[in-house]
Amino acid sequence: MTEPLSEPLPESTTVAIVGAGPAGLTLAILLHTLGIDCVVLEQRDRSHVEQRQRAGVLDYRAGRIFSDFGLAGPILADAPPDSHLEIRFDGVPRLLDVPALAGGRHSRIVPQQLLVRRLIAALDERGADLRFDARDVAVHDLDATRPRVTYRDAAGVAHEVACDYLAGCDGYHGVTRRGIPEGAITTYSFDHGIRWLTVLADSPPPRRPLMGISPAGFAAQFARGPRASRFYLQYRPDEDPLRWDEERIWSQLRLRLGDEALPGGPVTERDIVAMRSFVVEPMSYGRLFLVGDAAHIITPMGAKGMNLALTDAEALARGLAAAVRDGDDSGLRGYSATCLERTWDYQEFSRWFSEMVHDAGDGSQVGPFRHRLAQARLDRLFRSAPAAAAFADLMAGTD
Ligand code: RFL
Repeated sequence: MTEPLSEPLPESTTVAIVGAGPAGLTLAILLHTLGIDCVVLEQRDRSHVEQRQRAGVLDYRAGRIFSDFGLAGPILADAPPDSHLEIRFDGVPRLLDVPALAGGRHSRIVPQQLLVRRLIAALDERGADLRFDARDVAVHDLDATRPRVTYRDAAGVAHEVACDYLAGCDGYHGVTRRGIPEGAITTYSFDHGIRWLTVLADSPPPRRPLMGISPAGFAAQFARGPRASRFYLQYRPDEDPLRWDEERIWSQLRLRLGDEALPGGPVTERDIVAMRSFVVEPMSYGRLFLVGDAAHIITPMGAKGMNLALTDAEALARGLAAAVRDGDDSGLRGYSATCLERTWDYQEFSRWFSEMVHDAGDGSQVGPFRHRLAQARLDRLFRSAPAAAAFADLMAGTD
């Protein structure tokens, strides 16, 4: 650890935001729009933050935040609407027109790094205070009237920012949640027992989001720009898919997606994704409010992680504006309950979806009974209009 070159430089703001991912940046732009002063402290450098690839879908509910705040132009421009979802069962395609089933509420394809880049550009244009390379961030006096955040900048200079409110937007591994005294929050963790190999490849994107259910295991293909695809392949606990050669990856994808002609291409990235869930209750302590992955993580099924981060940010921005401008703290008092309701709804949805696409194909891990249940769940989606509409409602995002 670098020694401080001087005593901390004392500064003051209304809201100190730790973390410049989707949650922190969205909160910052909404606060800015509402005329509330804030400082964003991010440990990584700007280009790292702008290039981090993860989520790809902005659901209707989260996209509406930017329209409601008059930010559709800079943030949502040219984001193509999401279309049908294709689920291939043993190679046979079945299509769900999700936007039509959701009453015209369509999601948009917005890669996370594009959203982040646009948020940073919009904040820069408005002269917002974004500080990258903030090292050794620590939070203090969370239950006092003026909490503090300390950090060192890239030159090693120590800073101290006093604030009225603190937003912990620093993701699952961040420091803000750890500043809460033990016993003040309850954590719920769950390992779904499902593992994926995720592969990014220079291979033409599918016409629509595609999932394959087969006895060989689950696979999926999503667009990542005009020339690249992200693939997911379930693997068994006794396998080490990071050792699979490219030929095996492509042959497994062709088998599971039921497409002998699926074009291959250079694999540019591969990683392991463990399906885990985590929720903290309540999502606040004193004047600290946890937002996004700092408060909850969810499996990628249903694509809700980034969307939850954004809806949390909106609820907090509105609560903070009412408290700061009108002295009305009811929004802040209700913040945790409001966000947790949606979080648990999505956790349940994501678990339901995961069981359907994994266990309907390969029943060997869960046994014949759960295998048949998962198949019934899948069939119902294509047979029952109310069941399909309920699914599409959650995909579009709930109010
Ligand atoms: P983030 O994105 O983790 O950002 C947290 C930020 O805080 C910074 N930070 C700190 N800064 C200062 N001091 C510290 N001590 C700090 N510690 C951390 C970090 O550098 C970072 O910049 O959390 P946020 O903003 O809450 O956003 C959450 C989303 O990123 C996350 O839910 C999604 O990426 C999850 N996710 C997906 N979500 C979807 O909605 N759809 C998807 O298709 C989807 N796919 C995915 C995903 C997450 C993945 N991984 C690996 C986590 C696919 C993957 C592979």
